[in-house]
Amino acid sequence: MRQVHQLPHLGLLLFFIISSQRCKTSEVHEQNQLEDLKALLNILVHSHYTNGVQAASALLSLRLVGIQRQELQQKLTQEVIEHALNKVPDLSSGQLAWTIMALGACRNPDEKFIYDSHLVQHLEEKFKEEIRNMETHNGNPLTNYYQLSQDVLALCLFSGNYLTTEIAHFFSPENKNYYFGGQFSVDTGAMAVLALTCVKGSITNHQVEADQSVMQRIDSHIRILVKKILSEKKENYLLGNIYSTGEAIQALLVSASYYKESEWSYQRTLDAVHKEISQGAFKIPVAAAQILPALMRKTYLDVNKDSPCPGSSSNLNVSIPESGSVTPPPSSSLITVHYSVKINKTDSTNVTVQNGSVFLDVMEKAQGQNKTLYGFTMKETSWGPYITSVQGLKANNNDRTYWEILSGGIPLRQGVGSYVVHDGEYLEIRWSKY
Ligand code: B12
Repeated sequence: MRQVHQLPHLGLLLFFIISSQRCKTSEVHEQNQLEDLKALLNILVHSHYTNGVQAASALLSLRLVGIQRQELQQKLTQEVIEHALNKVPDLSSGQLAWTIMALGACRNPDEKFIYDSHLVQHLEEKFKEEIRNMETHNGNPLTNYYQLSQDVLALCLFSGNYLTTEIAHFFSPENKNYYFGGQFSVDTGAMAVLALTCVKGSITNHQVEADQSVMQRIDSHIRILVKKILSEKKENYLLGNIYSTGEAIQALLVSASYYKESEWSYQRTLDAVHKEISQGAFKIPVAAAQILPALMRKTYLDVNKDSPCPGSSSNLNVSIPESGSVTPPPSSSLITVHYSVKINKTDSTNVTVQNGSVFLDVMEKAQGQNKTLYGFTMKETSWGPYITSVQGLKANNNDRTYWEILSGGIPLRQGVGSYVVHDGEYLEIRWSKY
């Protein structure tokens, strides 16, 4: 009998123990997540920005999440403006779109530069050039659909001109430009969802006498693209891969009415991303910049030029530690890898490099051995060095050709400047079509 009376007390005690345990667990969890955010900010704050797109991506993200660091923002703004000044003709359409987004993000004095330099009109022109190229080159844009989506997003947010009928036509989910080698590109689809959502919203907001069929088509494109993004949800809850997940989260945040709650959990994907942050997946500043807004539930659609920048988020109002030296000391041990260049035939060699070397070091070593077989060119981009030609054969967007990098026959998810090679590995650079 006594035991029966004691049961509720025992239950209560257990409840307290479990919930206090849970509180502790969730406190630790939150603390870890805060540390991850600080790690990302550390990368953004302490990186050396070698190109304007990198600086624009960082500035845009910092402004979106409300990091008010005067000196840093000034430095980044200066770099973005310097890059844009007199160089507008050389910028690709997406690079110009991101320049506008970064400078104009949430009402700030830099937006004057956008209007004084007529950047929006230049972007309208570049967007038209992309479309003209598609019309004359078998549907292939000058750049890619990720950038066309950046263009539409910036034009939509900064009152540029575009034809909604053209958007409805070109952004149809069946368009081949959403796919690389037959595989749906989650990054590209996500950027398109953001752009199309903005276009849809601006039609509704301005109550333009829009052709209902255009509205319906845009609506249907968003629905199908969202479905495709969700179908790329992996077992570990990432969307596509770790580097597309930030943009995919943004797309799903702005399109919640297009899927059921049971189809996607923000929290689960967020946890998966945090796991990858702690494993060092975001060392490149542009990677950190692309993931940061999603972690703070912000999207590129929040770049509303008529509202002020959000105040510094209380959670993030913590001092960001000076970056400790994370570069491992150079190792003197040597490793040997197998390196091939594949066009129609395959040329192979063994290359010995220092332990800790990246793919690019291997390519340079091989080039030193035989310039005819292994000579290559590259260009600096926001993600690092991008290989443009090998054996004099140049990648070309009009033909959808590129140099693909692989290890053991599997495409790498990092570039030649970041991927650290291993002893005995089979590395390959292959002439491919996307
Ligand atoms: C379009 C695109 C491509 C196109 C580029 C040609 C074209 N038509 O534009 C194709 C399909 C050929 C391609 C190839 C590759 N890509 Co790619 N690509 C993209 C995408 C969707 C958009 C890039 C873009 O235009 N950005 C906007 C503009 C304004 O910025 P930008 O710096 O001027 O853009 C240029 C560079 O990004 C460059 N580029 C494209 N991909 C890559 C990859 C690397 C590593 C580098 C250094 C540069 C680079 O091409 C852009 C146009 O010139 C991004 C997605 C993303 N989230 O960023 C992935 C992305 C950048 N690519 C990626 C990868 C891994 C590759 C490959 C290494 C794949 C492989 N195994 O071969 C190769 C590059 C190999 C090489 N030759 O050096 C990863 C990079 C991840 C990382 N941590 O480094 C991303 C993030 C996709 C992903 N979610 O995994 N890509």
